[in-house]
Amino acid sequence: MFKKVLIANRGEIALRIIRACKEMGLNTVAVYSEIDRDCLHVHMADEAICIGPADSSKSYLNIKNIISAAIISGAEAIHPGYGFLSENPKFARVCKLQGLKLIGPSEENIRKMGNKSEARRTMVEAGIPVVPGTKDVTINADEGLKLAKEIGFPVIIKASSGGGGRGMRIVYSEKEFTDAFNTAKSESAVAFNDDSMYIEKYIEEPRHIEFQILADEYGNILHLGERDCSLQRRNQKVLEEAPCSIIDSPLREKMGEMAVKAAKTVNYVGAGTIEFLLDRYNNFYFIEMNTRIQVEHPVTEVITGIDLIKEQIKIAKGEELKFTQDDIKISGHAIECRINAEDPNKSFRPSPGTVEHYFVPGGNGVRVDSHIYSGYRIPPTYDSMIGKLIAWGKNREEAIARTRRALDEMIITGINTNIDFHRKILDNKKFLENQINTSFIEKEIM
Ligand code: MV4
Repeated sequence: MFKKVLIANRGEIALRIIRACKEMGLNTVAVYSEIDRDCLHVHMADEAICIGPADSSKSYLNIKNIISAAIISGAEAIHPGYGFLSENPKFARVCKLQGLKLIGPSEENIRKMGNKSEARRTMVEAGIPVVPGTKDVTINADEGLKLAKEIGFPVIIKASSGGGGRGMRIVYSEKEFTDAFNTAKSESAVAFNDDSMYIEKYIEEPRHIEFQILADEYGNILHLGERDCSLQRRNQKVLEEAPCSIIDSPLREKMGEMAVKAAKTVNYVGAGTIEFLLDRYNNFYFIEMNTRIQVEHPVTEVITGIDLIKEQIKIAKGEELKFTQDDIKISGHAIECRINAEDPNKSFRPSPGTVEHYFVPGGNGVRVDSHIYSGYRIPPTYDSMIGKLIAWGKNREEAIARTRRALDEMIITGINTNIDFHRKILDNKKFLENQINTSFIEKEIM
């Protein structure tokens, strides 16, 4: 079994994985690009190897350099975190060929669920509810228009290789369909080197609900409840909560059963997330499966008491899950605010620079997962997220009050952040009444 883990990522998730490894007595190898020399994960790991220049394609996405770093350091396992190579089937294959244990699902799981139209077809065959739409990919605009009329407008055009909101086009009427379809198709060809598209009925103002799955190598699969990720801005999640207070136990049981069935259908192994849309009538529909640990995993950890990164590592070590579905108990309510180095007054454009003063909130039920420190220089090269503030309360009201209090305590000077933007959300009446959906931020806050 492996004793040394290479973390093929940076920032807060790299720290998160290093911490879990240390608590499990595993040695850690950090990889970093030249601009990340002073990133905290480099200092926290037992060893650190520079894998290339700032440009991700030459460093954090450079399969050869990452594999070489693992071989040179003697790491027997690699944790990819999220983003970068975490859902790259070629990386999974190369790890296997090089005898390195990838802490994550198989190449086949990644490939199958990475093709969103194939994933949808697999779910239809398994009897899992999907949004009404095309059975297969849609060849051209003429065929697409015919199908869209059958489905009924509005429809949403999606790229098979898209996901996470990339390569999507919402179409409200016949006359705009052909241009929208052809534009989306050509954008997808460029972005994903794959122009296959599919069409679904557009569910208006849904909630975006995702279920956390854990599956070991012996067929044991269970869910750890849901996360409400409806608060998004331009397809970027802003604030996530767990559980979703409008989901009652019977509905949670039904959705959880479908999430487990989805994972079972593809013989999934590892931590994964099943994404659903929940409409205003409480109908739910599968839309995607994510084959990685997600940014927002901490809200599930704090309401279940389960360390998801440690569970990923145990599964990769070939251990059986130590708990059954009946052992999973949801306690209280958690909220995560993604703290970004961005300027809300300049349409949230990234705001890199040097952190001058940094004060981390604390007290009961407050957790901050971040890699920044006073004097840290935030590079312009990567994602603008610099940390996550997670607050737990015995119910949603207490979690909100605690999140507000912690945001008021948080001090980050020298750069712009979205902390005030979060405070605005947490003071909004409709948010407090939990009247939220995927249009909330655009309609209520912007
Ligand atoms: C949808 C949808 C409404 N109807 N599909 C796809 C990627 C996933 N992460 C979110 N996606 C959505 N798929 C149908 N049939 C609404 C979303 C969606 C969304 C879409 C556009 C802009 C922001 C969004 C935020 C959450 C969910």
